[in-house]
Amino acid sequence: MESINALRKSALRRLRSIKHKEELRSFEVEFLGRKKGKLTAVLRRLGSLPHRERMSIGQEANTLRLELLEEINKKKNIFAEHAMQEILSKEAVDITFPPPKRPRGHLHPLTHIRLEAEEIFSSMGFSVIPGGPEVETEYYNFDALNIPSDHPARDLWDTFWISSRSSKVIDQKRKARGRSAFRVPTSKVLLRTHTSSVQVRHMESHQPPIRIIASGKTFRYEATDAKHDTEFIQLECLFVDKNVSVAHLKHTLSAFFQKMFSPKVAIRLRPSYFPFVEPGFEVDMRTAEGEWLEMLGAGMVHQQVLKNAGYIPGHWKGFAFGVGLDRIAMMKYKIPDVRLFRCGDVRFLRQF
Ligand code: FA5
Repeated sequence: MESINALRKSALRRLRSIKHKEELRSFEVEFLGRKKGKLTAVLRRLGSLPHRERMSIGQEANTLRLELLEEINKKKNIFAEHAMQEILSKEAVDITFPPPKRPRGHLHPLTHIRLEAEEIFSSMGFSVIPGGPEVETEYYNFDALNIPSDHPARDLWDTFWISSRSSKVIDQKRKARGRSAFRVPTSKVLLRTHTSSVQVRHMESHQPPIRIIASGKTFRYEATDAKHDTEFIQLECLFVDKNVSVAHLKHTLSAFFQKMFSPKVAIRLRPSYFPFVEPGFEVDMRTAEGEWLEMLGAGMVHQQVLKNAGYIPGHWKGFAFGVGLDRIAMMKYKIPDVRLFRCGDVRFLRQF
């Protein structure tokens, strides 16, 4: 009985001084461990005691055991509570703290130029219409523009043709989406080589007066260099009315270039040939180095094109031009190589 009392005293004293979970664990082993626990040893010796002593000492030892277990549990709870408090205070979230700034994307330089060009033409009374399909039929890209398949001018545009199997698939997909197949089903399919493909597409469903611009991607199967890429953006302008002349074309172009660059911008028209205009021109702009860079093709809409659109022959006149927006962007931002626009290098793109 004495040794139990001594055990109680020393155990409770030890217990009071315990500060850590690990210490508590070794205390538990020391006193209540199954093999070498001090109290366990007392309980194990009970069997050798006379019956009466066994009862009273046994009871006392068990009480101490329960007492110690309870104290140990209390301590465990306190430690668990402390651990939780520590986690809570470490991981506390200050909801009033401003969040870190997310990196923001921005528009591509060619998109900037397209939007600026659209705004300029809108301010001049032109409507911005959707750019038309990039996968186009031979009909709208060539035939309707007075370039039949045996016309040598087809060589002006190196074309990405789409295999006839793909053309059929495209037709089926259009039908599945509830759209009609291409209007000219026998026509071969290609990646449009210029936005002039929108001209007859638009005129077929609209009557003059027409004042529209449409921009979008165009593709050419040609070797690239600093001024030529296989993909680029064009902006097409079409103006059809009663008394339209080259003067209107020239004025529209000058106004556009002056607004896009500066009132002092230098442009020049050179006679050129496109089967869908008569007369036709190419328009250059002078670079800072004093050289001329070709920016667009233009001209008075050929009567055959107006006829293909279903207009009464001789009734209407028009001008049209197709300007390379990549070239405009090169001039505006002083970019020496057109291929930089699609190189995907963020160091280049971040500058805009
Ligand atoms: C045409 O594409 C005609 N459709 C333009 C036109 C429209 C003429 C309406 C008359 C009436 P051209 O192939 O010259 O023309 O191209 C027009 C412009 O697109 C060029 O002046 C140039 O600015 C740009 N361009 C042409 N090819 C490339 C290329 N490979 N890479 C970047 N820009 C190009």
